[in-house]
Amino acid sequence: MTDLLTLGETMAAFRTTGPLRLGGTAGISVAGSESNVAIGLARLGHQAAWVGVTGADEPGELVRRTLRAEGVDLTWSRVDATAPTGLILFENRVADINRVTYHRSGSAGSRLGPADVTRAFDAPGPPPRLLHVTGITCALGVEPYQAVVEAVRRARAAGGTICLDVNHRNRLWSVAEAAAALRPLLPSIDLVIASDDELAVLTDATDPAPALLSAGVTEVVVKHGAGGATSHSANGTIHCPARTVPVVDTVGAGDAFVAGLLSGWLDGVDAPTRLDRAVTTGAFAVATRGDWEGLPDRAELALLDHGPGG
Ligand code: CKP
Ligand code: MG
Repeated sequence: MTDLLTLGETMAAFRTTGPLRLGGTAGISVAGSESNVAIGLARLGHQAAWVGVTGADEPGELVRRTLRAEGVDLTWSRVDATAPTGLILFENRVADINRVTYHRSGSAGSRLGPADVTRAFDAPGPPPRLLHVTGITCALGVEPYQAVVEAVRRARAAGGTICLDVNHRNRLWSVAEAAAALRPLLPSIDLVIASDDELAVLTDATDPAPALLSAGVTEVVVKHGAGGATSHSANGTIHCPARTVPVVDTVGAGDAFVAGLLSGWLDGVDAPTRLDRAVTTGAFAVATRGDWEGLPDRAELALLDHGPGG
């Protein structure tokens, strides 16, 4: 049974330790918000499936091999031989500040469409317990946006829980474009995750969380970076401070946070425990270079409480 189904674009990622224009060596890995979440859940023992499209090229093989190795189900992903796998370049500039460059326009990943989602939902067996969608997939074009719309519609009809991470990327679209695409989805969304500066994408209200709850969202989880995170629901507001770890690389921290939160949801733990797991998985991500490489497995979750010998 699929615990989590998610859809999006995953790219080959090149990471330099300094300015790209100076040349030198780069580490090669993969990156994509939705597959980062899938990896995070798979490491915690959940069944996670990623729906996406890669090119028939070596970067695409790297993406597929990596996701398979991490235990992510690729049954409903596919290869499109007529477009290249997207690339993302991370240049480490100052401390944890990275410059990100995308080469994803016209990529295979942006060929994702509603038919991909239909295949996943038409498969025999119970529907996924959770659907996770992000603003990034919606920003990739009309077809990927329609894929998200279809996934939300099918998950809703099947009684699944739906999570939306705003994940605003101003290099892909404007706040106004994101608002026009994401706000109509809200009546079908159970769980909204956003950093505090992303809430304006979803509502014009001066107090966004209550406004989103009245729009039908069950829980609104707001990330405050080093300030921790807050959950708002009909049961009230809960705050969880961030865990103090050395900050090496913040890219992927949001996805790690989502993975922890959704893992807690799948385990049926209460809201404070979910939030604690989310800030814990987020801390693992910021303390390690790479988007998902440092994500914990089950046994490691307690490391930050007790240390390696605890
Ligand atoms: O919000 P996060 O820093 O957790 O997201 C990072 C990911 O998908 C990264 O893997 C990158 O490929 C992306 O967001 C993106 O498309 O920007
Ligand atoms: Mg994010």
